[in-house]
Amino acid sequence: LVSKLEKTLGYIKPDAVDKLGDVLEAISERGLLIAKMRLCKMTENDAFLFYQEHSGKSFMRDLLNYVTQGPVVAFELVGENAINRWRELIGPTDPSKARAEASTSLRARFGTDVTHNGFHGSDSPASASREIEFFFPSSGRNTLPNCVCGSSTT
Ligand code: DGI
Repeated sequence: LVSKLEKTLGYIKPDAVDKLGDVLEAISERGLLIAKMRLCKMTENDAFLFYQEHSGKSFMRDLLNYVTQGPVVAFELVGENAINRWRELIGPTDPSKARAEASTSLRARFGTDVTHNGFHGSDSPASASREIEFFFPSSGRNTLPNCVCGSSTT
């Protein structure tokens, strides 16, 4: 099996941004590299676009309120099988399920509940490309109007 060098998009949701140090340590231990990182605040519209596939779901309103309640820390991660490895590192969507499995994942350690689960990870190469472009636009234009700082703000 040939290993794949992949890119993925991860972000720390607002209420877990203070766990940045622990997250960087976990990323480093797993041998993933942070190629880009930025702190920014998503607007309601940003979050709606990012999560448009969930627009009909019952939890959409809670999800939008949650991810717009403060700044997030987004990063582009690079490594072999980075998409799956980052998703393994963050753990199951529901932190209580993660804790029941005695997992040491980031959601098990720092998540609160299925809404407030602390972390995001792209789920496929297509989502990774779209989501990297969302946070780190190749045009250099800042598509996140409330961005506090980052590679494309100037
Ligand atoms: O890839 P994930 O983030 O693990 O999960 P996802 O892409 O299916 O859903 C995106 C986010 O939406 C997830 O991180 C938390 C929220 N969500 C997903 N399923 C549920 C949910 N929130 C609630 N309250 N209930 C759900 O069933």
